[in-house]
Amino acid sequence: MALGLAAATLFAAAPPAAAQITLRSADIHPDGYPTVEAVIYMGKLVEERTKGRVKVKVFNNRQLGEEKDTIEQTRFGVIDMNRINTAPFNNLVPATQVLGLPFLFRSVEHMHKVVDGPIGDEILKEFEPHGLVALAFYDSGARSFYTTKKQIKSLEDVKGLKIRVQQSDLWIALMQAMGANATPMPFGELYSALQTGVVDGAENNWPSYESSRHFEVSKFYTITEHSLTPEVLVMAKKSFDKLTPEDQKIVRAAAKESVAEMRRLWVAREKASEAKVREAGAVVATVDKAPFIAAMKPVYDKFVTDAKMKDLVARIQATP
Ligand code: BDP
Repeated sequence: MALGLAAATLFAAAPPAAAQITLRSADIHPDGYPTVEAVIYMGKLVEERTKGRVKVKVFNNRQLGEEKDTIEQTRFGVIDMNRINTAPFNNLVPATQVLGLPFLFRSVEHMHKVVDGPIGDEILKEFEPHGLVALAFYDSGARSFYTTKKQIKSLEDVKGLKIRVQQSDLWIALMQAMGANATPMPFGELYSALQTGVVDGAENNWPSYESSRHFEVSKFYTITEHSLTPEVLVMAKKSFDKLTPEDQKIVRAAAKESVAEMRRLWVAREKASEAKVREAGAVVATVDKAPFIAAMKPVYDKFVTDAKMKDLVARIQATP
């Protein structure tokens, strides 16, 4: 009792220790993947600049769950940060759909100009009413098809195939417009779905095709490059609001600064992953993209309907 009192007096007399916060950040990707490395890099900047008040710890490899589930937990502040593709946000934050629209971006440079500029910032702000502070966009390269049994060589070949898509209405419509039977499913279930024939194929960039080892069970890769939909790094608004205004600024700036590092890693990883899958026996084909582009009109007709979406698309198209 006496000891307890003495300790209480001692603590009361000591100056308040600076609160330490460790932000838990989710990612489905394995160690070394550019998104994982970029958030670690961002965390180092944050830790240095806050003098250890704020740290970031990345829980990658799907440790905190599949993307759809971690989105919910981030909205509630159970997870502090999340690096995720924009597609699983499409239904919640409709403005993100514009970034996934097929063949909208003319090149990676074009996409960078858009997400690095005012349009990108506008879309990041759209997350706030949903309990999320979106900090930055990361690259995700171009998505292309891969199939288990037969190589896609033309749009005709896509007809009737069961193709896995991300859990997004836009992506379901996109795949249906290509003539496929769209099958939404979490990324973590896809390897066995390909292996057991639940689906005939999927689509993704080189690094994800490689790191997930999908190439082992789906060796025909066809370069359609139908979407450049980027990744996004978000923070729980609940967690963000706990930081001092100074630390909030540090977090925002560090996230933006990690983009250049991410892109540097991404370019290298795309090349390395492509080389690795080719070496492992992936059969790679190209297609005439024109019929694929033409087939996308219903997607635009369905998703680019309100004034806001029309304006976003027009401004993206007008971005040089
Ligand atoms: C990868 C994204 C990842 C997505 C995955 C998918 O980096 O966030 O979950 O695609 O297709 O390119 O689900």
